[in-house]
Amino acid sequence: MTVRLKGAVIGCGFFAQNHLHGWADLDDVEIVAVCDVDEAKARAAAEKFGIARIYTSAETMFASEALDFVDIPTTMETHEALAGLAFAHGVPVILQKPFAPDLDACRRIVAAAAAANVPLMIHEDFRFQNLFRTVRQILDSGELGRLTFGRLSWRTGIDVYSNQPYLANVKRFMIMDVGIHLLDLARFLFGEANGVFCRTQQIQEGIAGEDAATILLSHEQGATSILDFSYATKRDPDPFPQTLGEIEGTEGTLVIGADQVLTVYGKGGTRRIAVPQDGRAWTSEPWTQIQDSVVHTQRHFIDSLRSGVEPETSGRDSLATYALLEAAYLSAASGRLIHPERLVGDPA
Ligand code: NAD
Ligand code: 89Y
Repeated sequence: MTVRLKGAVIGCGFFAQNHLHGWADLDDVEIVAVCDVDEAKARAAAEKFGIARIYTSAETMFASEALDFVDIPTTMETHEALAGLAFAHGVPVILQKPFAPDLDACRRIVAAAAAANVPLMIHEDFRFQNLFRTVRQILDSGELGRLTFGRLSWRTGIDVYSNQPYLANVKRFMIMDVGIHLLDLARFLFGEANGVFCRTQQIQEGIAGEDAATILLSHEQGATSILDFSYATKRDPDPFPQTLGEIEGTEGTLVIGADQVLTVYGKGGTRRIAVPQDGRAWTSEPWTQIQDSVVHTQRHFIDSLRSGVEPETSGRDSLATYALLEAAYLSAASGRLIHPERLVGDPA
């Protein structure tokens, strides 16, 4: 019989509810403790998900619990300190995106994990959507030939500020919040990028950062990709939170349409693939696509702990995604093309 891994969740806020549901869906995992500086949130999570112990201090929790892993779905400014505590106790970490406020902090976290010899994965869930796993399979089949172009488009007018009010106050807003998902997807689909050009816009008044951006990437294997994303798009129906777009290769084209429908134009003609959702009891529209992917991300983390194989979005791997983010902000500020490999460097 598989031994159940004992985990804890630090941060029981808005998005953590999906994490808590997700862990409850995995038979070989048990969440034994939750922690939030806001005791009411920790208590509510423990009651809702039948979790034995609550803490308001991560220090106390690590000193009291024997954990096989910890999940940290707090906002990024807390990540270095909380992950550092976990490493000091030898506890593997899965950390929500964005990784940390800047690339130096990401490097320090990766170096601390390596020094403690503790696994670290970034919870980057878009690449774990059913949709993008199917896209990856189609690319791997070779049906499209050599990739030449890709566009990933994520545009919405939803009121993101009511669920996530902190987003209105951050200077580095939309590339950090959604662009990071698309940058990771671009690496997943088109390979590493060696050139980044970006333009940002602030469309809504009264917020601190950019709420729209367009990024152009040149990929080492030859493709060009465009990532465009906006929180200020008036559209009906609003596609939130779907990523739409297309991928072109020397032998065909794949269109990523709404409602998880892929259209493949290849040598054998045209076919449509309706990618299913998981059908989990707790998910609800419009969030289902993301909620399903949370569970797949968690599954991947647990499988990587059990097998000892580095996860796809390990801390180390995610430095390359974060370097693209820093390159995008540098490009937007300077109006220049930036070469991200010069930013990655070695972990401190
Ligand atoms: P939130 O503010 O609602 O929740 C964070 C919680 O962490 C709060 O309850 C807060 O009290 C708690 N907290 C903060 N510092 C703590 C500490 N030191 N110890 C214990 N608890 C602490 O934030 P949110 O909207 O849930 O977002 C959390 C993260 O999830 C953000 O980084 C956001 O970008 C990310 N997110 C990811 C996705 C996705 O699709 N992957 C979607 C939404 C949000
Ligand atoms: O914060 C964003 C994210 O990471 O995924 C969806 C989201 O919660 C709102 O756009």
